[in-house]
Amino acid sequence: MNFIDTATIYVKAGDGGAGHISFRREKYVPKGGPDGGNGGSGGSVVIEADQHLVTLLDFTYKRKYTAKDGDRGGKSNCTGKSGDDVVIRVPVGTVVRARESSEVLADMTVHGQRAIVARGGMGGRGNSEFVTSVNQAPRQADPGIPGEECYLEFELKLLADVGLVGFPNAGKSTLISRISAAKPKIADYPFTTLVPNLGVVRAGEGRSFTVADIPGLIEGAHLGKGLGIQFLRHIERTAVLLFLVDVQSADPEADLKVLRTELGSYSPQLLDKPWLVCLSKADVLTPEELAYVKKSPFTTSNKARIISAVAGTGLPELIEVLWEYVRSHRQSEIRGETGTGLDW
Ligand SMILES: Nc1nc2c(ncn2[C@@H]2O[C@H](COP(=O)(O)OP(=O)(O)OP(=O)(O)O)[C@@H](O)[C@H]2O)c(=O)[nH]1
Ligand SMILES: [Mg+2]
Repeated sequence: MNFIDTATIYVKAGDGGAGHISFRREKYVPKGGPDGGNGGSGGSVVIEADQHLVTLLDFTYKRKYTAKDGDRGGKSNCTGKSGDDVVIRVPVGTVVRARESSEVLADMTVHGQRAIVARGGMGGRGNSEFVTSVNQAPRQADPGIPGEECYLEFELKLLADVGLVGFPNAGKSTLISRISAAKPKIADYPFTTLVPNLGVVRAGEGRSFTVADIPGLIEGAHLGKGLGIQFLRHIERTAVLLFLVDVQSADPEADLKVLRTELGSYSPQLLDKPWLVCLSKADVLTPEELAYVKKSPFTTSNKARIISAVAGTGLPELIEVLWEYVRSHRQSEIRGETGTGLDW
């Protein structure tokens, strides 16, 4: 499946139906009063967050969404039927902006959340509403009010707690496949992952969090090298970043620096996020090499963890640490603070 994370659509709410002009005409009521009913209101355009959706792909096929107009008012004070709303389902994590002003209209963060993005117009008043003491037979009615219309921009920013960042082939997808039920493609060539994968990690009863595995970054990604950096939007809202560096790297410190520089080119705020670093693929090392890496300046100065997704070593401890970051981030969000206050 293609992964589409931005889209522009046009929405138009329904117009209100016009009010009606009519007079009662019944056999034994020769001069009945005005009885023109009000027009029905137009349907609105509503956005709804749906956790079963993971991409904005649908909006490349259908870009125009129109809600139904209200019906005209009728005789005998009949109010016109209201137009039905149109409900547009988007993945959880979609930010909705008005294209013209770039104003954020809605941030769809919770399954089932709804937002009205274009209001249906009110129906016009029928002539029965215009009766006054001096005008008992008004020949006046309101037209319906037009429904709102606008262009909307959707941007999907996956709502993950942990973002995995690393060079291609660092073992990101292997790690997420080991700590969650996600089944991403894994292969020994770079850029295996072309679109983000989300996995849910269960750290214990009532303690679960999500991890985003994103495509590998390379030096110059901010200039468009490799797969570029646009997909970094998916780690903009994570609580913590987990950098993954291959334990066989000739210079892990330089690797980490490149990764962080690319992140900073996308958004300096990414560098303010709490982060930790893991050296991956520890199983390829002999015990002597492992002992050497453990004592290396890189490992000690960065408090790097040494893991093997294949052998499973270091994973329970890693999950525990990640959970601490996530828990602390959630608590500070509840208190309305930023930062986790953790120092690992
Ligand atoms: N020995 C060993 N190999 C690993 C380990 N983790 C990943 N690999 C191998 O490294 C290669 C790349 O793994 P992936 O998980 O696809 O790497 P990735 O970081 O997702 O790569 P991209 O999607 O290209 O960015 C595969 O051949 C994996 O089998 C590990 O812990 N030990
Ligand atoms: Mg991958």
